[in-house]
Amino acid sequence: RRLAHRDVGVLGVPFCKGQPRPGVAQAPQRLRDYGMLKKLETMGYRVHDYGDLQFQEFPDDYPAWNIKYPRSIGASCKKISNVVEEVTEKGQVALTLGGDHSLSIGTVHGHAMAEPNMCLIWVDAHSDINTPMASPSGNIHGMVLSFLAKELQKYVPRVPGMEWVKPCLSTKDIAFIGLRDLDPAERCIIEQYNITCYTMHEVDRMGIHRVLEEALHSVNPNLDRPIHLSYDIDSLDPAVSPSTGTPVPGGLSIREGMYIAEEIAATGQLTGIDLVEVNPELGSKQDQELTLFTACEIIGACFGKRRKGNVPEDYVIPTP
Ligand code: 5AB
Ligand code: MN
Ligand code: MN
Ligand code: MN
Repeated sequence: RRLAHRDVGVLGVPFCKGQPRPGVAQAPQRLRDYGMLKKLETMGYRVHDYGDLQFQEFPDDYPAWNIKYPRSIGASCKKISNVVEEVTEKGQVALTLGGDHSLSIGTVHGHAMAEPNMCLIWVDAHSDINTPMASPSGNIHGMVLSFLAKELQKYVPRVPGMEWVKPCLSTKDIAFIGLRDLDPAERCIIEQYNITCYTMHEVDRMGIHRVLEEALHSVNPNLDRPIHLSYDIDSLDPAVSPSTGTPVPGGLSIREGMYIAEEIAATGQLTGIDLVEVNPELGSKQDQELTLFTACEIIGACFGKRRKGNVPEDYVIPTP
């Protein structure tokens, strides 16, 4: 189906247990306060704000293997999946404001339940495809895709809290952009399963224009599949998004970051978006403002705001 979505369903996920820095849970509220949703309304969208998700507490959520907080994250992602599935089925673009990247187990899952033909574009400094046994940190925000990719299930144990997850993606449905910090297992998986991957090395070599052309061609050659865009703010260079938990130098410029969002928006197939890993408690006041600004620019571009300008449908040039 050709999509001309004017409705956005917003879900805040004030969640931080997928990594060790609590401030990331404040991002949904800070992004709202900064005016992100008002901006979408000004652009002509009907914004349906489902508020911040409430989570169940698990007092004895001890690690399984080295996986931290599996029950809390599992139960939260199950809720997130159900909300995103419902929102998508209503014909709204599901915009999820994180929170750390572990929430994408839920958003990608929910989107895939509503749109089984979906493909995934993962914009990140990291590939977040560590298997539980290979993860050097035990933080679930670095393992998201191992739970979702069908081909990787032989490496994934039965994790308490994650039993409900149906691996709903194939490795050929994933495209990475912006990577520059990969663990050995991650590099190995990307090569063995031939996952579409444009690291910063390729961005430097080919330019962002060709990267987008090829990335879209490989997961969505006829531009007829719904797209889930999972945007980790740490994909951008710390110069423009300093307030994030795992910054890595040498990232995307704000121009490259906006180009990615503009090109994916222009496909008309973008039906699910995650904005994750903004941590408005890290860095100076100025760092925090800059990171919120960058995040809002990226989301604006995801919803069709173009640097070449936009003309509203009913616009007429004023006459004297
Ligand atoms: B993020 C690392 N690969 O697994 C790991 O920020 C970092 O969601 C993961 O991309 C970073 O802990 C996860 C070392
Ligand atoms: Mn990252
Ligand atoms: Mn990430
Ligand atoms: Mn991070």
